[in-house]
Amino acid sequence: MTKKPDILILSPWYDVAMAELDEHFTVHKLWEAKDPAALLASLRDTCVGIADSKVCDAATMDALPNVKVIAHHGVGYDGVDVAAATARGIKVSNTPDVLSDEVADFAIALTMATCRRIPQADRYVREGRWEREGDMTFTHRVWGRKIGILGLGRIGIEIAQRCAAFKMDIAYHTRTRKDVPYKHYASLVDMARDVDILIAIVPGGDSTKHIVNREVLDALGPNGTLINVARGSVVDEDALIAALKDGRLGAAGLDVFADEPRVPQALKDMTENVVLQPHQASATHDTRLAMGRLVMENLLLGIAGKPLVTPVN
Ligand code: A2R
Repeated sequence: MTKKPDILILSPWYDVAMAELDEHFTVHKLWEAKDPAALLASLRDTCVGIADSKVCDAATMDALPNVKVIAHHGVGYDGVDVAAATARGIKVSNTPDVLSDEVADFAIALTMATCRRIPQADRYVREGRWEREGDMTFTHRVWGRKIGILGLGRIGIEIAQRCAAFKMDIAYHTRTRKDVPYKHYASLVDMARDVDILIAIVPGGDSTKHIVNREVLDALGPNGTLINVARGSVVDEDALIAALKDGRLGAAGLDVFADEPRVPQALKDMTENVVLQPHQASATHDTRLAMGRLVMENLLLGIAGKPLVTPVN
């Protein structure tokens, strides 16, 4: 029996999907290695594919010079040094589309949870406050309100369609106007000033770093709600904490953070107007299986020297 090609997984994802890789590859898992450097050295000549769910840097590529493909698990590939891969002739893929509906569902769920204060209400019941103190204070409506979507790509458009079902007044900010029936803002600050809820769903990386800054948060204002399902880097987290503390921003629902899985204590302490989630927008069994299978397809194609299903370079 011929040996299956060696691949290295740098960081894990859904175990059911990862297990399917064993049928085609000899799978090595860096995070399980007692001595990661020794594992890399042992794979130097034979490893032909890398898969990751977070970061893949140039040093790793240099340690494995026969790698033909880096299959990234996730649509946002800001953790992969694509320029370094391209310079080395390595193909890179991501997992777009298969997660768009899931992330859009979650964006709406987080918007609902934050505006209708669902986690806070759950605690209110559990802590016996309903019995002791009577009805909880009122929350804010979601349907019919003005929503601004920062980024109107594959996921953003799905969010917009869901917002339309909630009879919301939909606007978006992107660098280029899209052929959609929603109002385009060339300025993010102007859009933030006009909307009640701002949902961020742009890619991470340099071009969007801290695009949601103090000015944007102030424009969103004390009655405004920020929902971030994009990347932690998109929002200036210090400015966000300050705006929430000062009451210059009303509320925030956050699935992503600057330094995951570490979340600033200041955000954890804000229990009344902040909803925190552990970066789980795409994390259902169904979607994570689909994402894992797309990683596998890209690995198989890349190692065979064929075009990838979802290339990024
Ligand atoms: O700016 P445009 O016209 O290229 O529109 C894209 C927009 N976008 C930006 N908008 C404003 N300022 C920027 N610097 C900027 N850079 C990109 O984000 C486009 O409408 C959207 C990205 O769409 P897709 O590439 O289709 O990404 P997808 O699949 O919707 O995922 C978005 C991100 C992922 O990269 C993950 O970081 C996160 O959602 O889960």
